[in-house]
Amino acid sequence: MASDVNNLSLGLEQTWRWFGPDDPIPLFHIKMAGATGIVTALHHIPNGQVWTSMEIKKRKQEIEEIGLSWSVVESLPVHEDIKKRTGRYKEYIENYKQSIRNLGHSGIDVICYNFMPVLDWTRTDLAHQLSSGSKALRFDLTQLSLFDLFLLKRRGAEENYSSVQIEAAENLFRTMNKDQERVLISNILAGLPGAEEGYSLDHFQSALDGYNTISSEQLTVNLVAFLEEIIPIAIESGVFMAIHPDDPPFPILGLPRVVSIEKDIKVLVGAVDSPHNGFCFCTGSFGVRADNDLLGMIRRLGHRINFIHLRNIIRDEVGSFYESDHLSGNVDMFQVVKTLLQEQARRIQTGRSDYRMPMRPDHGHQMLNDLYKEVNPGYSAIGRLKGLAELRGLEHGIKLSN
Ligand code: DNO
Repeated sequence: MASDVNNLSLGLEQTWRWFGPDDPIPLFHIKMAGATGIVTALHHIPNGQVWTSMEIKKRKQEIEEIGLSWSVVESLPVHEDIKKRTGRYKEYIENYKQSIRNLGHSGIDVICYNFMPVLDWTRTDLAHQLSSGSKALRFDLTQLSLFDLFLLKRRGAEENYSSVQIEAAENLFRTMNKDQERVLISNILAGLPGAEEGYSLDHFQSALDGYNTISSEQLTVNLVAFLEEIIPIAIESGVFMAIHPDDPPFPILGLPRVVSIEKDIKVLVGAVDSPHNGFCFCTGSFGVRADNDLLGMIRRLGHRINFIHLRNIIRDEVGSFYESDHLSGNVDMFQVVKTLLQEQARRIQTGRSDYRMPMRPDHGHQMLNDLYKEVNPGYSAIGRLKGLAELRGLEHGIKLSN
């Protein structure tokens, strides 16, 4: 085993997100991709309910039978009532704690979650055509504002955009036919893979209204109150929590956002100071903001990174972006992986038990035969296989040249 901080020989644990028995990609294919850890959730259990030990064991066994391990839970969803501290939030927090205990007792020790109001991750285009012929996910701010202003017609939406943005949205709206409108609405509202909520246009406005009186400051207070309750249980249960950043990492649709930049992470990890209270270092989410210094974040906050998503993006200056190849884009993947390996070496050197540092290739392009298949957007097999292989090669090169 490595014994000094310059020895980068171990490597990040290679994992793969699997959506459970309904995922078109079977576990034995994941094994062929060379991942050793599975990232999954009990998607059949309604948000807010306890994940029982029995259900956890069943899923764990299914994974282990193939010779893989259940490395990370993604996500243990946080009920909207908890985020707003309304309705049945106390009961839901108790249930959440019980799920953490049950997971910890079953030997699953990393849990990823998020605190994004109403929507989990958001994209406007799920089949953005690249020059190679592959398809990528894309977030376009003009399309989002068009949706907000002219399809949803959210009250007060104009206040969130400049006159230039409103004009661009209006011009684009004029060119769209009904089918294109329907696709845009469904891309934003139907719920991307892994999101536990999906909405119709009618219900969406009322979900947004639930946050009318919740400022960013208040949402941070609610998040910290949640952490104060759950982190002691995570510590007791040997579980490392990893909050996922906002995706995209800025306010959308008038909603508060509190996990977008380094300062936000500092506040959270400082609020309950324990290695069990950490975050998911998602290069694709944080990387959308040029003011997020990714390498600096690893250097300053690396000791609180409990899970890693490696993905690249190409962004413009207004906030639109698309998902590029894993190794090329605005994220300097070589330096990111190298700095993460240094963090891992530091953990080993200082005797920390959590040096596994699970990472997964986050998303992938739809390509080759996957173009003709029903796939979970961003989670088709071949694009992720390519991403994982490239990242593995990059890591290998870093290790050899070190
Ligand atoms: C998207 C994912 C997110 C993530 C959740 C974590 O691809 O990164 O859906 O799983 O936000 O809670």
